[in-house]
Amino acid sequence: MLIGKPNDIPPSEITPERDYMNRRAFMAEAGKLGLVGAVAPGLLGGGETGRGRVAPGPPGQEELTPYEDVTRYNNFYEFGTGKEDPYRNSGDFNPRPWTIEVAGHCAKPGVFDLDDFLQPHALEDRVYRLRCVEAWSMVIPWRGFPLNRVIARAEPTSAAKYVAFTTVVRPSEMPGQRSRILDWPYREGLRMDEAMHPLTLFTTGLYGRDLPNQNGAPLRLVVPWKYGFKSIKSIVRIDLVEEMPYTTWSAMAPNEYGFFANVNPEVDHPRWSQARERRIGEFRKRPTLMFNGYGNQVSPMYADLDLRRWY
Ligand SMILES: Nc1nc2c(c(=O)[nH]1)N[C@H]1C(S)=C(S)[C@@H](COP(=O)(O)O)O[C@H]1N2
Ligand SMILES: [Mo]
Repeated sequence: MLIGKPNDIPPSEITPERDYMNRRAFMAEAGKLGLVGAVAPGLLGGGETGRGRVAPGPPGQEELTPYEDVTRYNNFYEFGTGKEDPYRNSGDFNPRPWTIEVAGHCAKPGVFDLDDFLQPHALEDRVYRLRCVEAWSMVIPWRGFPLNRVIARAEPTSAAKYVAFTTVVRPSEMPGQRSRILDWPYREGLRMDEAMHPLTLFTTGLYGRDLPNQNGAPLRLVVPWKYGFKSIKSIVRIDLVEEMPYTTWSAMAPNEYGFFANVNPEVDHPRWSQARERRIGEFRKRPTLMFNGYGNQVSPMYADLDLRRWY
């Protein structure tokens, strides 16, 4: 996600040797955590069955991206713009205690201690692809619960048409926030039907552990059919709103990043193609899938939307 700079050789083009060398080691680690089974065919993608189990997603068997890459190659501008900055600079961040505010058009607004806020929700492990707008992707075993549970508990009124999310502002712990690289706080949003979709996950962990700071501790969104920037990290506030909310990247560069940001190989970014992507840890590029491969589950939401206009 670079603004105002040529992006001739995106970082995604450079696959460090160690990624390749260490894959087996990381798969072994995943095995120890009991997660290798989670990549069995049919488990990727999720979507709930009536019993709350994970249903078959997009076809094909995909390897998990190694834990080391998931936690050392990140976008989290609050900790710096380099891919390793979040890993290097997030050590002083304190994800506890944490409060989260729910506000706006709902019957049950409030300010909650995070642990009370999470307590009613059973955590599930789900393997989702995350496809960055910069044309790299990962396959990550997330731990979380559907966002729709939180929204239901807030009892939204009919005026709630969108959900807006806000990241914490803590320049003392987030060195990136000491410069004005973005208009802090980082903000994102979803249309209500997207927020209520069973694939949309509120996430508290990955690889069976609590979220590392660099991945958005203690609570982040994961919206697997949208470009990664929609998956806002370290959330402190949720607003149920009537109008399409302000979102950081679409405000920063509206001709490059839209509100919807659905993964779409047919709609290029003005400065690069979105047709293919590099899976972190692989050498050859692979084709990007419409809606990141989740189309059979999400495309009905966009039946009436011109996806070239509403990118
Ligand atoms: N608050 C905040 N959330 C954020 C970002 C950010 O800079 N700040 N970067 C986004 C982008 S561009 C991507 S690709 C994903 C990356 O998530 P990951 O680091 O866990 O892979 O986080 C998203 N969430
Ligand atoms: Mo991204």
